[in-house]
Amino acid sequence: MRFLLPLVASLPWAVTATALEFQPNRTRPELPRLMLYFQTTHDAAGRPISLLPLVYKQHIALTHLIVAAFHINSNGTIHLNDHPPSHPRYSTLWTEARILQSSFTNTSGGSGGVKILGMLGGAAAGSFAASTLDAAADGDGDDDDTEAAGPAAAFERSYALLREMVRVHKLDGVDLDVEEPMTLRGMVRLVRRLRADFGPRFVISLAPVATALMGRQGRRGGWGNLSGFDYGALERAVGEEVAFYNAQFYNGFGGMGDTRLFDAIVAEGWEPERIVIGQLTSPEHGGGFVKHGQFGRAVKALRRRYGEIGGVVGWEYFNAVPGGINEPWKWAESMTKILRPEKKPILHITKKMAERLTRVWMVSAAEGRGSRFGTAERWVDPEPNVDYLAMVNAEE
Ligand SMILES: *C1O[C@H](CO)[C@@H](O)[C@H](O)[C@H]1NC(C)=O
Ligand SMILES: *[C@@H]1O[C@H](CO)[C@@H](O)[C@H](O)[C@H]1NC(C)=O
Ligand SMILES: *[C@@H]1O[C@H](CO)[C@@H](O)[C@H](O)[C@H]1NC(C)=O
Ligand SMILES: *[C@@H]1O[C@H](CO)[C@@H](O)[C@H](O)[C@H]1NC(C)=O
Repeated sequence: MRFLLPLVASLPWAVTATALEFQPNRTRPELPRLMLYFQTTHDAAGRPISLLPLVYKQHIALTHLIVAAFHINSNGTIHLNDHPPSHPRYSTLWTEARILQSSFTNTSGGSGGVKILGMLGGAAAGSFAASTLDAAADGDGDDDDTEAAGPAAAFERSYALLREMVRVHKLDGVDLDVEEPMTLRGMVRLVRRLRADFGPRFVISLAPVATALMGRQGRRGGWGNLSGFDYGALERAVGEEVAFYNAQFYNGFGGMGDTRLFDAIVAEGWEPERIVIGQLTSPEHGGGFVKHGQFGRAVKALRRRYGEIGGVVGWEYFNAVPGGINEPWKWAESMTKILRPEKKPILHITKKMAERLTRVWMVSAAEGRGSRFGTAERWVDPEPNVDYLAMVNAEE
């Protein structure tokens, strides 16, 4: 891959974490997971940002890519950021997502491609509200329920948008990031419904702030918990359906400068391999960025103590350090060294695929202007900066 943009200066926290000698877990090849959120889909010039370096570079072992953020609106629409998920601006995203799913790691019993999840919710509230997925069930005492417009209908209509989106875009799972008050009953219903509709292999994860996993009995009285419900109670109700928790260890909800918060969460009874450590990929995203060398030391200590941990998930891809916007995949290289050094993805790109990707890229770029996430103030037709033909490495 060639990038035609001038390189930004390397940033000072570009610490390589070599010398951390870990063996991959052969009984469960997905562990420890290496995951990234992908929210900013276009750069400031409106060019779609390619995900393929994450599987094309031979020293990255990504396990999950989480497309963010989906929102369910009370007017009966679903959005990926500011647009419908099937908007042409996302053509590159969805075409590349299929390729990520078809790449695989070369370690025995490999995890069979990068799993593509969709993150629902996040900082913009509304998806888990009483008018959407947290609508009360009918027959619970509400007088004004009617067949067509009652709370149960609001849930069904909202859930149908989510289900349809998962099917259309062939997602392997969903990540539920509840940052607004939701009832426990509402979340249990949603988890059970997803399991019933998508079967046992579908990945359901939640994304609490790390401190929400403290104090299962609510000892802390709601401190550091944005979701409204108690995660310990959720775990007791539907824990076996939840693959892992993407715990946000940043922005004042606990850090990874050392192992203390992770240790405290394990002491509460959570299984270490179901706790995925959420990290900022750049100090530009908020408070609590931890340099990679320091993070690597904490991870090493945790794996020595617990045998295995759930992994790491980075928020977010497009400007991750040390590479920044021109080489954001370098974050994943650094994390691969820390977490999964022996696992390599294998990607097959044929000439036909490369030609299709090039065409699709032009569509996404033509539609790329005018988003909050990558706004072009003054529009210029973007120059392609991804050379798909250079990636061809397989016959038709
Ligand atoms: C999270 O909030 C819920 C609802 O207020 C509460 O029951 C629970 O104890 C809280 N958990 C923590 C760790 O603060
Ligand atoms: C539905 O609500 C969303 C979010 O408020 C808004 O962006 C969208 O334009 C609305 N769509 C319709 C058809 O009203
Ligand atoms: C996977 O690839 C890496 C790098 O090419 C190699 O070191 C490792 O031995 C391979 N593992 C297997 C199981 O083939
Ligand atoms: C692999 O994971 C299991 C738990 O799933 C753990 O008990 C074991 O110690 C791990 N092995 C290695 C080599 O990390």
